[in-house]
Amino acid sequence: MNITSAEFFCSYSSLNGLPSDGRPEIVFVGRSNVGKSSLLNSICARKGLAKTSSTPGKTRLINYFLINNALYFVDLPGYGYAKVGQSERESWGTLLSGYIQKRDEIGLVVALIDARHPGMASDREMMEFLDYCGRPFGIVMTKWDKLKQAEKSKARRTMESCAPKAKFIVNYSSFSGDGREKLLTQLDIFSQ
Ligand SMILES: Nc1nc2c(ncn2[C@@H]2O[C@H](COP(=O)(O)OP(=O)(O)OP(=O)(O)O)[C@@H](O)[C@H]2O)c(=O)[nH]1
Ligand SMILES: [Mg+2]
Repeated sequence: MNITSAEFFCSYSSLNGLPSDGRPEIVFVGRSNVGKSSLLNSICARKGLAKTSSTPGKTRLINYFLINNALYFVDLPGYGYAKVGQSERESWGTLLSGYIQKRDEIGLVVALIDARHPGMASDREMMEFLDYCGRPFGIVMTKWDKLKQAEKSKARRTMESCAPKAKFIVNYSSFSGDGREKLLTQLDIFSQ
């Protein structure tokens, strides 16, 4: 995939009113603070397109980005963030699971997992849920630059054993852009 244009489209706080133009959607999910918004900026090569923050819980809405005028990238609120109140957590959870379950336009889900913590329970649950919903998904191991050389092959092996259903696993650093070309190729192959 060659990204020639990327622009913010709209944010939604509920499933009502999501676009009905039939464009396919590639969705980015992951724990809060895993680097979803940074990844979007990195693959689109547009700093500041999606808002990032070192404080978890930055993305609270479903954010749509229009890519090449042909498809949407969708940035979802993160899961697993303990510091928000119970009711807020439940409402994000309902939004997230409802969106994944019901949205027919989803062509591919990209599940982001922190390369330093492969195999966390909440990420396994998300993969099970994606499988249950019949959503094809691939994995991006984020913050790859934070791993020491010796940790890389172990992290990769752990991830592969936790995610037998994943269509692909790509190591990624949004800081260096490492993995970008590989991910764009996988998006092309699996989002058709
Ligand atoms: N070292 C390193 N840090 C990263 C990378 N990607 C993201 N970060 C940092 O991780 C933090 C969270 O990044 P975001 O992109 O805002 O994460 P998010 O998943 O969108 O977070 P929420 O919207 O809060 O769920 C920020 O401080 C980023 O600078 C990466 O590839 N390498
Ligand atoms: Mg975000």
